[in-house]
Amino acid sequence: MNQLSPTEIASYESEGYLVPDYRLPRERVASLRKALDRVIESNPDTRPEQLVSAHLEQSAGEGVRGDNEFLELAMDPELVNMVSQVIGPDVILWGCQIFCKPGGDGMEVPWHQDGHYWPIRPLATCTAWIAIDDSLADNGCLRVIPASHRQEKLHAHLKEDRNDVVLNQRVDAAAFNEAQAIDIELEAGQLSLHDVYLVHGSNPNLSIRRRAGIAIRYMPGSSHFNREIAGPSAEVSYTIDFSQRPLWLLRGEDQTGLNDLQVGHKPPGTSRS
Ligand SMILES: O=C(O)CCC(=O)C(=O)O
Repeated sequence: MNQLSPTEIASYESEGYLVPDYRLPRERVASLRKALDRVIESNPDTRPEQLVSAHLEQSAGEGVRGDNEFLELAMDPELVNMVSQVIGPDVILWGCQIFCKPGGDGMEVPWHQDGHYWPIRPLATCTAWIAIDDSLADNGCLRVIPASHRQEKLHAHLKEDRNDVVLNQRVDAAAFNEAQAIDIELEAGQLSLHDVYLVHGSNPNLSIRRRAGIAIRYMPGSSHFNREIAGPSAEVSYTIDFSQRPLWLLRGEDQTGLNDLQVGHKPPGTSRS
């Protein structure tokens, strides 16, 4: 089982992100690419950067037909182990989104803090972002502002009236220094981890090569996924609906006792409408 080193854990804590010394086997990446092809084919009307809840074969109200292979990936003990080293022993899987930027017109992801959008209190989440294709500066890799999570403060996000961006809200430029941005360049099969308060985003993909990655969201069992809070996610240009999101307790316990671990799970032998 892969273990993050004490240096890696310290780096995640101080910088708000980490590229662990780990990569998925080549065959697994090839299989994930096929799963991605299936999801793209099943969702012809959805931009491939906006394939929310791609781990659910039947949509729980968000309209995307996902693939079980992504759920298996999200539950992979190696990933869950690394995540638990940074968020603690109680790990709840609550989300997953494919961000696939086709070559030539792959959309920009504006600078944002994930926590601006999410109904988690106290706010906490580690995202594992797994490269399905090589993700480099020229095809729009993830970019981060190191240490921007440290104050645990959410900055104002300003609305943008554009339809060529994945999210229509952007962190106020006065809240951070874009000159400090770091490109997280990954080869297919590598991954990064990032904190819920970290300012991050990505450029459009103007290259000829696709850039696909999958972001898997895990929160600690000391937080409550409060389905009553829709917040700014209700205003993004694609459907995000937290009300039916299934939660999976992958390790430890729900320390809050408040998380509904039944909602959105498909009863055996039935299908969702
Ligand atoms: O894939 C990207 O470019 C952006 C991903 C992102 O914003 C996230 O994982 O929170």
